[in-house]
Amino acid sequence: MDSPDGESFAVLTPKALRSAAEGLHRPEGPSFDLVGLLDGKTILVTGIANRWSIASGIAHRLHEHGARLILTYQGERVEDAVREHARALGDAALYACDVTSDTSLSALAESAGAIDGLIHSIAFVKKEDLSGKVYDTSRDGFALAMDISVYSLITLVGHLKDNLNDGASIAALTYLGASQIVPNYNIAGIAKAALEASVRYLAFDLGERSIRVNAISAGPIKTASSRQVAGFSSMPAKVAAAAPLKRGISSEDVGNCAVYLMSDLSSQVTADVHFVDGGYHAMGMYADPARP
Ligand code: 0WD
Repeated sequence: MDSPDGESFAVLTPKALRSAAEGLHRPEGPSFDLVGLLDGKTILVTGIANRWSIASGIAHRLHEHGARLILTYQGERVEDAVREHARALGDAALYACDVTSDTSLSALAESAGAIDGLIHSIAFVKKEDLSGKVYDTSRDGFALAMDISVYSLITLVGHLKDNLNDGASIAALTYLGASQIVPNYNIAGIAKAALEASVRYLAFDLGERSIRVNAISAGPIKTASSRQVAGFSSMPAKVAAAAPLKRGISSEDVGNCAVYLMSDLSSQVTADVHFVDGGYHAMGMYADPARP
């Protein structure tokens, strides 16, 4: 068949579409033929603390797609683990960066060079603020949660704005608790709401340079941070049972979304929240498994 400009293209019949869809169905989790979607791009990834960190899964996917990586680590406590990751990720460059310190952020900006992407995968809330009543949150606990979980994105972008190439992409990790009540997520949810708002305002600030800013809302994944939320241990199974796609989320699933957002495939996509939760966020009522 001819297209309007006279070029030939194949017609996809319903049968061809079905067999293409079957080819794409991978219920056991991702295992993609890699096409180097990030060849030539340098991406700075924050928030690896250990191999269970979501940022670790993201960094591995970005690396598999050809990105040159720069990793940051919070401090000595996690340095060895992150150094090991850096070696496994094509000898990624490695810098210490504590987002509560302007000196540390300025040093990062001076050393990092030009970047095409930034992953913000940082949050912190005192354990006592991840259970009980929101109205019992201390002034100090609120300020700390907002500083590390929200202001860190704003100030990272502020410090790195001259490192970011025009057309770069920024993605921050968020969670459903920003817009829905998730018992015990408490102040972390309030911080994520502010983070998502920050994503939109930063997208507006940087749009004139064609820099996109998005949030990835991940389903529950067992990590050092998430385990601090009271009752977290039962959440992944509950979400997997109720979600349309009926399986748990891995940090590599989140990494696949990050590959898309860091790549030129998302060049017109900004100021949005992208859910990687098997569709759980869209459920209004949970089906009774006994009566499908
Ligand atoms: O279910 C989950 N795990 C979800 C996590 C669901 C949806 C979203 N997220 C978000 C988190 O809120 C966070 O924004 O993903 C992001 C990454 O969290 P994670 O991978 O679950 O947890 P973790 O491995 O603990 O990484 C968070 C890291 C810190 O880890 P530790 O465990 O050391 O507190 O944030 C970093 C640190 O590496 N971090 C800092 N980095 C620089 N400066 C600082 C700081 N001051 N504080 C914490």
